[in-house]
Amino acid sequence: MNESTARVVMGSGDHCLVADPDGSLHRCRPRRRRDPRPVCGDRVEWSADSPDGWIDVIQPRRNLIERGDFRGRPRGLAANIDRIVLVVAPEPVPDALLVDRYIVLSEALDIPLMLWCHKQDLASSAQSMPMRAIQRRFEAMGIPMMTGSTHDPEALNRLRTATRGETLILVGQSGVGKSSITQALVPTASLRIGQISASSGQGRHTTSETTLFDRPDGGALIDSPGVRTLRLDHLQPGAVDAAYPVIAEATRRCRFNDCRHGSEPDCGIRAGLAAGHIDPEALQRWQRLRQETRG
Ligand SMILES: Nc1nc2c(ncn2[C@@H]2O[C@H](COP(=O)(O)OP(=O)(O)O)[C@@H](O)[C@H]2O)c(=O)[nH]1
Ligand SMILES: [Mg+2]
Ligand SMILES: [Zn+2]
Repeated sequence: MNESTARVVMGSGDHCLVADPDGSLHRCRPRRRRDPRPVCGDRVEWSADSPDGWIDVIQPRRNLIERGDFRGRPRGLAANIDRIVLVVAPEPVPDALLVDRYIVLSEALDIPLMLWCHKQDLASSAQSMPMRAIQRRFEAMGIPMMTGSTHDPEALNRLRTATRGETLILVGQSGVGKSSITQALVPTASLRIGQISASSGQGRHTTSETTLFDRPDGGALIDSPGVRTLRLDHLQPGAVDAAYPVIAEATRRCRFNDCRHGSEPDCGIRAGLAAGHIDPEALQRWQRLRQETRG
């Protein structure tokens, strides 16, 4: 048995792929059925075996990004992340609720968030209005924001420099450009995807898995598939407020602690709506996420 430390580059079902310090890939599975499942970004101790090696120990995680599955049970997505890079673009039209989910998640996990506005070549078009609304919100919340495109090497360099040495996870809707950014920051990514597919025995399935790549200048980059829904059932309702500072502030002006913002007297939310401070669409999203986290 030859035991060593490695990093999980892909966790899928009951097996995972680990990269040892020289970059070689090994397919492994947890020793015992009840053991926690390794996720992308985990550092593990493993033992070689045939056909699959064994995961002996998952080293303590600095953080773990989980999302609820269709039943609301938490499922690990990635671990040991330095920064979440939320990618939006004029096209596909940003999903405001998904954006809010990532703000809530990053606050709840205390992982720095950055907004990357991609496809700047399309930014002057009328269709970029929803993206600009998101930019204004991030600005108001003081969340760092950068813009760029796949064909703008200077912008990509700014991203590289601002995040040097970090383990990043790129998240956002399918089609916004996450894999294109990955390819730009890690020129060997497509070669690596071929090796990962061969080692995992999964063939083309791999493109739909969350995958870690080492960045040539240090750190790592995790490309995640467009997560259609990122349920937050496993978080506390209070965590939702992080994405809605204006609404959270308004609720503090409700006369009753358990105000349902319906017909109660002196409701801060209704006052905020009447005064035009509160965006009715944001209020709907806030209510929806509060409901989801109440379970
Ligand atoms: N206009 C424009 N299109 C881009 C840019 N970057 C990527 N795309 C296109 O957007 C589509 C989705 O890109 P992809 O990287 O697969 O997105 P992902 O689903 O987020 O991984 C592809 O057709 C890309 O060619 C960009 O900077 N500008
Ligand atoms: Mg992709
Ligand atoms: Zn109220």
